[in-house]
Parts: sequence; C-alpha cells; structure tokens
Amino acid sequence: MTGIIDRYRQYLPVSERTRVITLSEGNTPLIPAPRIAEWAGAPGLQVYLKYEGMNPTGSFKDRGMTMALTKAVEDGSKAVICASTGNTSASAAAYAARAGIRCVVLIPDGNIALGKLSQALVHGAEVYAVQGNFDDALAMVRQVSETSPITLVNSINPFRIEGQKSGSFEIVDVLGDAPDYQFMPVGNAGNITAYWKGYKEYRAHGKSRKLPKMMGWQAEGAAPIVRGEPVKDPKTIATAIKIGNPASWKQAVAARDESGGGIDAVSDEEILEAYKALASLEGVFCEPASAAGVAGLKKYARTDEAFSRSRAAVVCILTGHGLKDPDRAMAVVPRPRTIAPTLDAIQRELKI
Ligand code: AN7
Repeated sequence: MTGIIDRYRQYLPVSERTRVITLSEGNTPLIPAPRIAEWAGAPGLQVYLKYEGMNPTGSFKDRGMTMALTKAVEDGSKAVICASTGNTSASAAAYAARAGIRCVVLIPDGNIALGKLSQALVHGAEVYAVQGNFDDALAMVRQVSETSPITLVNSINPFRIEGQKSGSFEIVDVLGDAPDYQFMPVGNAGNITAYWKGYKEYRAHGKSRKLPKMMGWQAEGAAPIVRGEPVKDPKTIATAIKIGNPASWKQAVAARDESGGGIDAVSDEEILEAYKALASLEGVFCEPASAAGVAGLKKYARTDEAFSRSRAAVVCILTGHGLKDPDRAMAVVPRPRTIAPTLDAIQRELKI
C-alpha cells in the first residue's frame, strides 16, 4: 500500500522505523479542462483540475491527516481532536480509526454537509455539535489540546502542512514544472500555506524551474483576508470555507505576496455557477467550496486581459468531492419528471 508518505518520504519528517498510518491517499488525477478555459473566457489557457475529491475520504485533508496521525501515533498519543467545517473531521475520524485511537470532533451545529457528518460518525468519532461557528469550535479545541493529553490535528499542527505539500509535488511530477498560476479556495488557509511550501521546496531540490502565482479565493460573506479583519458572523453556502478568522492567515498572505499572486473574494452566485459548469462541461463533480477557485479563475480572466489572452498553465485545486454535499446539488438542478411505465410515455417526453 503506497500513500504520500511512501512516495515522498525523503521530503517528509519520517524515519525508516515510523509506522505509517495510510489509506493510500494522494496520486489524484490532474484533468485537462479546455471547456472550463472557454467558459472562463480564456480559451488559450492550459487549465488543469487537481481532483482532490478522489482521495480516500473525498478531500485533500487526507494528505495532511496521514502525516498528522502517523506522527501522533509515533509520539505515543492515544487520542486526536479537531474542529471542523466537515472534511477535516471526516478525514481525522477515518485515519484515527485506522490507527486504532480515539477521535474527538467539534463541528458548528447545523452547518456541515451531510456526507461529511455521516463519515465522522460511521468511522466512530465522538462528535459534538457546538452552538457557534467554526472559529468558536477551533478556539475550544486549541484550549483542550493545550491542557489535556490529546493531539490537535487541525492545520495548526505542522505535520498537516507537511503532508499537504505533497499536492504540489504531484502537480510538478505530472507537468514537468510548476504551473504559472494556481487557483484555490481559502478557508482556514492551511492548504495555500502547504502548496506554497511544497512548490518552494521542490524547486530548491531542482524538480522545477518556476514557482506559480498563488491565487486564493474566499467567499464574499466569509472573506477576512480580503477585508483585512476577522469576520464575526461568516456567511456562505460553501460551508467548508465558512471561516471568519483563519489560523494560517499570516502564512496565506506570505504565499500571496512572495508568489506575486492574490487573494480575493467571489460571491455565492459565482461559486454555484462554477460548480455547475465543472459538473456539466467537464464531468467533474466537486463540492461548492472547491468551485470557489474556478469561480475566481473566471473573475480574474475578466479583469486581466493579458492573462485571459495568454497560454498560461493554470491549475485549479478541487479540494473536495461533490458527493459530500448532495443537498446542495439537489438544490441547483431540476427534479426528475415522473412518467408512466410505458414506451409511449418516454417517447412523448424525448420528442425524438
Ligand atoms: C472542500 O474541514 O477547514 O484554507 O474544517 O473542506 O486549508 O482551510 C475545510 C476546509 C477548501 C479550505 N475546500 O482549506 C475543515 C476545513 C474544502 C474544504 C477548504 C476546506 P483551508
């Protein structure tokens, strides 16, 4: 069984003796998306979708969680804890089950997608629904982990970032170099931090010549980095990135500035348009938060003409699978029509 730790062992803080907790995460597809380039009004762009929904629990979190649980077990920990908008808890629950240790999860009550909640529960995590938002839950687990023998596995845990940087390695391994631009959603800002670290390290090892411009996208109602101050009551349909005070704020700003990129916001309408375009034009089903980066691509192409006319290599990170949030999918499509069980009935409908 080979996951990101076995594939990128020389770049990660593990030894020969480390017992690796893995579900064969990583090695996700990098899918060319010419119709999304056209949809974005920039048909010359070489757009690729890094489909992180293909990880074992359906999101990019597995890259970080294999490292976090591997190190927790190596350090003798018997329990892990996290706050989560859903995907972190699903991943932590699965890897803790595999490691055979306890997993405690705090989620914002009523604000996580059903698929994610079902995952945390079925993997046997102890789940608490906090009457507050993600930021409240994160403050609580930080305090608990400081005073009790339980390992925090939010992305404040540096091993999470170490694992997640493998996403950059895979992109460079496939393209032969870093892309010119990377578009991605930003919530707690761990992933943009990890990707930027990965690109810099891989280049230092002579694996690439370029570094991408890092283009991060927040939802308009939950855009603290764009506004320059925490958002007390964040609002967006993209519940995964409904975060008002990101833990890796400073690192995200550094990734933006060092790379010459940007962090901006897209509306829920723009996110849902991109979400539907990905599914209907490319056959790729991601969750709404994942579509924020692609919505950002269209917005950026509109504002920067030189970019939209270029042949730049652009990677969009699709962070989570569409099946995580079936309620959202059903809310944006027409219901199936009910028909009689006859040939005549279907032929009348098809008009062919
Ligand atoms: C699909 O699960 O924060 O900027 O608690 O699930 O690294 O936080 C999820 C975040 C993007 C944002 N896309 O990544 C959690 C959580 C999806 C996500 C993000 C998340 P970060």
